[in-house]
Amino acid sequence: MDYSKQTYQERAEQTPNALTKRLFSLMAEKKTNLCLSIDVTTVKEILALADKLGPYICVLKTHVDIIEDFTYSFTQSLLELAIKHNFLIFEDRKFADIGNTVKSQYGGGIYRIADWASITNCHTLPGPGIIDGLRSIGKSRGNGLLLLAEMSSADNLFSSEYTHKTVALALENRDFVFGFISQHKLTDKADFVYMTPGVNLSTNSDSLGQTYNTPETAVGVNGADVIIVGRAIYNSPDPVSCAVKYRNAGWNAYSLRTSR
Ligand code: 6AU
Repeated sequence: MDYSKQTYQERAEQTPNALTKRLFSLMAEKKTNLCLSIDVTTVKEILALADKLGPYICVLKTHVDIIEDFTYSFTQSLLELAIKHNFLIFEDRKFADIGNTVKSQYGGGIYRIADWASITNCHTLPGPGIIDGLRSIGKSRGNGLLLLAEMSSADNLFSSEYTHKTVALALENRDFVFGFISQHKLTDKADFVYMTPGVNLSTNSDSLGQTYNTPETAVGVNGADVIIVGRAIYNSPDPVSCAVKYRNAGWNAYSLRTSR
């Protein structure tokens, strides 16, 4: 069966992975496949946006190393909002080092990412050791890992062979790897989650190589499960109505896809 026609609820019921189950269930319950990429640089702005937009999103994605006034208590405030509004937190750390180094980067330092972000991501360039290192910190906490299999930026160096090998690594590590950052659905396994960045309704690109698709293309044509939207929402004069617009566009594309 082509699982892209299955509902999030059906996929939640089938998967043995607790994090995937939780994500698909809350998406079905809140009727949203929108991940907000909250790339603003002060704690106050992040928490205010997270509280306002929390009802419309399934995942909130951070880049914690761009926050100017980070203190660890920020992460506890964010976790409270995640509970209040029922969303998951994804630290977009894009780990890319040897297993031993990423262990310290994920579990330690001033950010202690593994303690508050149930989702993070990594490049597979270093080989399977990076997954083993991250697993040794994150799995016992119930966290999950997304592999970067494709990128949205123009002229990136991801080849189809690299993407293919990344999918193979995901298949070999399904106890911890629960999905991909990609531009397309890449396997026929219904319990992998595909999160797609580079989504915008009003422009095709930025001035630094980012490229954009619409939610219709990302979800309806390319098979994404979750759309990741940043500047289009947080730079808008009315982020709440803009988030609602993206949430509706993403959900309509999913509803059409699953009703075919
Ligand atoms: O909507 P934007 O362009 O403002 O933001 C897109 C967000 C940024 C990027 O760091 C991230 O998505 N991203 C990623 C991720 C999520 O890993 C991969 C990629 O290929 N392209 C991309 O933009 O926070």
